[in-house]
Amino acid sequence: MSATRQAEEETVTPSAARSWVAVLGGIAAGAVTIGVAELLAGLMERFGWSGGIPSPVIAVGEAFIDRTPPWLKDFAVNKFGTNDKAVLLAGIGLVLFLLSCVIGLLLRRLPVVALVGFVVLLAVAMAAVLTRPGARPADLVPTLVGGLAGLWVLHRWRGLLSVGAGRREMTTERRQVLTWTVLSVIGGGLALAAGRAVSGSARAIQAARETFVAPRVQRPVQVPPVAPVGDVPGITPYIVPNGQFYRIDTALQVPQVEASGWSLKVTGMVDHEVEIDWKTLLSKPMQQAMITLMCVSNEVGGSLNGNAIWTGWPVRELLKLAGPKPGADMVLSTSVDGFTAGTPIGALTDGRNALLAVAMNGKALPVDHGYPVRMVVPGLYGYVSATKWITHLKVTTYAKDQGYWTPRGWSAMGPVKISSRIDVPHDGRSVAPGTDGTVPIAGVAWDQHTGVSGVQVRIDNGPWQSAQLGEQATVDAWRQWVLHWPATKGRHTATVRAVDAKGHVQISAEAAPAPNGSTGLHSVTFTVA
Ligand SMILES: Nc1nc2c(c(=O)[nH]1)N[C@H]1C(S)=C(S)[C@@H](COP(=O)(O)O)O[C@H]1N2
Ligand SMILES: [Mo]
Repeated sequence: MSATRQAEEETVTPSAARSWVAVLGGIAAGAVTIGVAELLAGLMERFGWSGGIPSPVIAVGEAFIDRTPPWLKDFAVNKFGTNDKAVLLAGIGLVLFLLSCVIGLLLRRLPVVALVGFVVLLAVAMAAVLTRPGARPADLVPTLVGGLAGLWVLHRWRGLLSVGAGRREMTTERRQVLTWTVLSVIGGGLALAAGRAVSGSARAIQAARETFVAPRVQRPVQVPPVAPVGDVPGITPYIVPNGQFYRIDTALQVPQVEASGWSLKVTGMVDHEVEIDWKTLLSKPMQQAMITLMCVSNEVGGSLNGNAIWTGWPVRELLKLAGPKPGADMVLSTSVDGFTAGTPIGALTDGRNALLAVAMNGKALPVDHGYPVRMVVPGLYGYVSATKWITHLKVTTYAKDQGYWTPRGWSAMGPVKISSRIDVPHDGRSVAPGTDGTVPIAGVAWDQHTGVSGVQVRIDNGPWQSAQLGEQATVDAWRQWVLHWPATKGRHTATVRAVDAKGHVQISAEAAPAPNGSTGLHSVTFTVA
């Protein structure tokens, strides 16, 4: 058989060709569905017609996050850190692509099954959209219209698939199929991009943020000189710039909350319910505090923490207006996107700097970090205290209510545990000693709201040596430290431990982050050249 003959033979093998056509049909329908839905969702958000999350993709993603088992969430945070969201979106994209292919394949032999499958997927997406906080029936429109467009594409493809299989028709059909597929995928992609670009009132909010002037405070935080400890190259900056601050939350799409429409109400076990809006909040006497935020998911040596100067109104002042009833032991804070945190009422009223923060390092809160208002509480992990995009405080009890993470395998109480981290040398690196023959081993140590009184470093199996400490502006912030170690050539391991204000040494027993924070000592191995 000649080569040309063989090629021709393959071109007309009807069954293989048809499967291909069918799969392309599924992909085209998927692209059109998502494209149309995302474009409409973007427009709805842009013009404020949506209540919750009108995008079926984001709604399904967020519903998935809410149902993620603790081990998977742990794995994702540890493996991908702050990129976990991008990974989830990529995963959703892949699953949607595969489902589209399967629906396409089914379209050929089992069209009814294909249609039922498609409708079931739409129903799942609609259920996700309807169960997001703040959802309204109108939020279903993008999914419905996108779904109808997808059904129409599937219907057209059925027509293509049933065309007779003569050689000539095959060629025209093939051209038609390819044109349709390319148009659907490009059109869907452009619609998706356009929808995401116009969504939300992101631009208006950025403009409001930029013109926001952080309120004046009577006693601004005095930042102690960070030198010489803080000058060690590679050490975490004492105050982490907003753009570098770690971000952890359950929001696949960051809530866009306009300050002008924002309000916070206090309900539950109170003498009088109170509600304050943005203007009222800004008219209150504001305070500044340096507070190191800490995520409970942080592994030993991890970087899910950061120190910033926060400006805000003490939560205790707002609670005082409401008058908590005796017997209340918890305040459940809620954000616009439905996240909740249960904070001991004592931590909000005992005089520590628990703030309703409006500024971070002198600027409006970044949208990612809770604009316009979030809570910050010294000494507690973020999951039980640091509610971003906050809208509601309910004075209640631990017996009656629980925060978002509690039924998901995390403790109801989350005081920060003492810990320390080596920033330099990096694990696995090779370092050259300085002109004085020493290698700086440096990092940060924290025990929020208790304070760090010492940091000790051990090289290999040697004795614990005291590191030089940076200033401690407040017991609510971390402390930088450095040990200028007279280095010897070869491979070495350095281990660090912190000592708290009462002289207790950081525990070395290893514990995983769940259920209430990791323990163990951080060590790095490096080579001195
Ligand atoms: N609305 C909302 N607030 C939230 C969360 C969230 O998922 N949603 N996560 C909390 C957790 S677990 C942490 S560690 C901190 C992180 O704050 P950051 O992203 O500003 O660093 O926010 C807290 N506040
Ligand atoms: Mo966290």
